[in-house]
Amino acid sequence: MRKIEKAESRITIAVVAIAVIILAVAMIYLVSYQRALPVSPQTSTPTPTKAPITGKRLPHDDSNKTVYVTLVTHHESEIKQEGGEKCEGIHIMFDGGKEGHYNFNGSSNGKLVIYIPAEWSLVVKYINEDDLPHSVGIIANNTPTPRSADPTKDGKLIAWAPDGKLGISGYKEGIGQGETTVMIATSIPKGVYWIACGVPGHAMSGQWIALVSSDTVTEPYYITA
Ligand SMILES: [Cu+2]
Repeated sequence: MRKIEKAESRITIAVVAIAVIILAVAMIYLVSYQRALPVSPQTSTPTPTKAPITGKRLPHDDSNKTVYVTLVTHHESEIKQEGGEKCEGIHIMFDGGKEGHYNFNGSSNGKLVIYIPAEWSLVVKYINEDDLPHSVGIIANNTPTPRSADPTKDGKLIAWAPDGKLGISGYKEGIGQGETTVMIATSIPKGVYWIACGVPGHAMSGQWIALVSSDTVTEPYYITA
């Protein structure tokens, strides 16, 4: 019995010692944390700064607040070649052939992001060099990535080509190999959009890039991931 009592008292001492150590560490931590706090609170709010251009500049016209971009959907065989072409500002980023068919300038799944100042217009010359039909459209998306075969079900289509004035049938049908169309989107409100192909299933398969219209952008540019 005495042995058990002795053992119990040792355990009690050990527990108390551990508790004291934990408390001491907590006190030291609290004291050093308070010392790390600034002596006086900040009295001035930081002045808003315009974001510096982090990507590559895009051709644009300040007088009519318009950005000009050429997008090309490349055939798989072209994508397997080394990149190096330039499409009016946007350097084509080939991605190891993974984005055969479903790409814009070799990019897919939002890896190309175009930044424009809020309320500016965007003119996209779109060339289809692939053997599948494709189209181009700007969608104010409600889902992070395309979920529906028809991407207009994942958001609001605000501009598209071909068939810009006649309805959205052209957006779903697309243009054939070697054909060119032009999409004009005027005064794009600030927000984040997809530029996606409207041919059923293509956006879901990765044929979309991103467009950001923002107050903090002073000069249009793009980045690629
Ligand atoms: Cu397509």
